[in-house]
Amino acid sequence: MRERLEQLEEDALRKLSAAADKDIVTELKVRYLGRKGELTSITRELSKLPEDERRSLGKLTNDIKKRLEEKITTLLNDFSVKEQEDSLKSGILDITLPGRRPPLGRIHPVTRVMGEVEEIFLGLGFEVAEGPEVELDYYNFEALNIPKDHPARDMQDTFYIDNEILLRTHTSPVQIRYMKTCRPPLRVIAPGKVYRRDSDLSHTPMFHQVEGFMVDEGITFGDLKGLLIVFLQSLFYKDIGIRFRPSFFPLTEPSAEVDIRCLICEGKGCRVCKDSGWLEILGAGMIHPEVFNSVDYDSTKYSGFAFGVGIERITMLKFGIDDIRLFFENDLRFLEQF
Ligand code: 2U9
Repeated sequence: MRERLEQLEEDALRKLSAAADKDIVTELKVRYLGRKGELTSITRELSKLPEDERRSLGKLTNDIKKRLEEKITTLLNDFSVKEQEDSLKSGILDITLPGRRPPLGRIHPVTRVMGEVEEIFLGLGFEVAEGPEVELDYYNFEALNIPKDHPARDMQDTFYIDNEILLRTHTSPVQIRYMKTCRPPLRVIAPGKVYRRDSDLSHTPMFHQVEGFMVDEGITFGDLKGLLIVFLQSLFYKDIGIRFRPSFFPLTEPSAEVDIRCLICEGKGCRVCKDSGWLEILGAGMIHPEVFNSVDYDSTKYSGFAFGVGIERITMLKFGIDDIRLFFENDLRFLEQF
């Protein structure tokens, strides 16, 4: 067995020394050291020998293996260096060429504006809360003062999984879940994806919202106005005009829609603002007492406001984009502009 091992080493070293290229060295590596290689099969035979012989021959086998591995590593390394030198000499490899830049990804415009909105509210002391996109009818409608016969629940408006489970149509259920587990004072925003059965130039079946609310003793509509003015001035620019119009939402009473001065014509009238000089930007109001009842808050003690803003809409206004579907087509010619 000893002779066989010594003969194997001699053969292997001789063949390796004569190898003309990398491929031959790799072949020899497999032949001697591979899983079905010659040295490996001898190692297996060793187990059948008596203890003292097994020990000394085992050591010899390991030493041979080590020496062959070292030789192979050195040879492979030498061949690589030589290959590089040859290509330098022949001019195939030009190390003065500038490197190729891997294409870098970038933040999607909707994600970017969502981040900007979150930053503004974090700076105003708000927390960020998240919740499930597949929601119970109870949290999405019932607890928000939207009863069973309300038109917003229609099959045309909502994606239903079954009678009681649906894709959330707004992030308001996050706030219901939050109020059920925490007591006032609360300052929370709920960003995320929402789903409605809607599809045209300005609507997609999935879009992003940030809703927010604040609850404490003595919160007034004045607090809501002040907060939204600070928010809109931070998001657009300092002296942008803002107006509040009376409106209706089942979740809030009183309710308002909030407009900013048209970013395109600055109020003179254009196609984007339909000649009104104003752009509708968000909805808001004082949280309805029925909503407080459903989360067991005393509506004679606490008051609060809530607001909601569509992120695609403000992203379109910020960057002058006229078709919401561009956000979801993943066309690089569009996405690379941001
Ligand atoms: C609770 C109570 C009240 C959130 C509100 C709006 C008005 C609103 C729209 C903006 C554009 C939806 O994405 S959009 O189409 N939202 O007009 N959202 S009040 O009111 C709440 C939320 C949670 C517990």
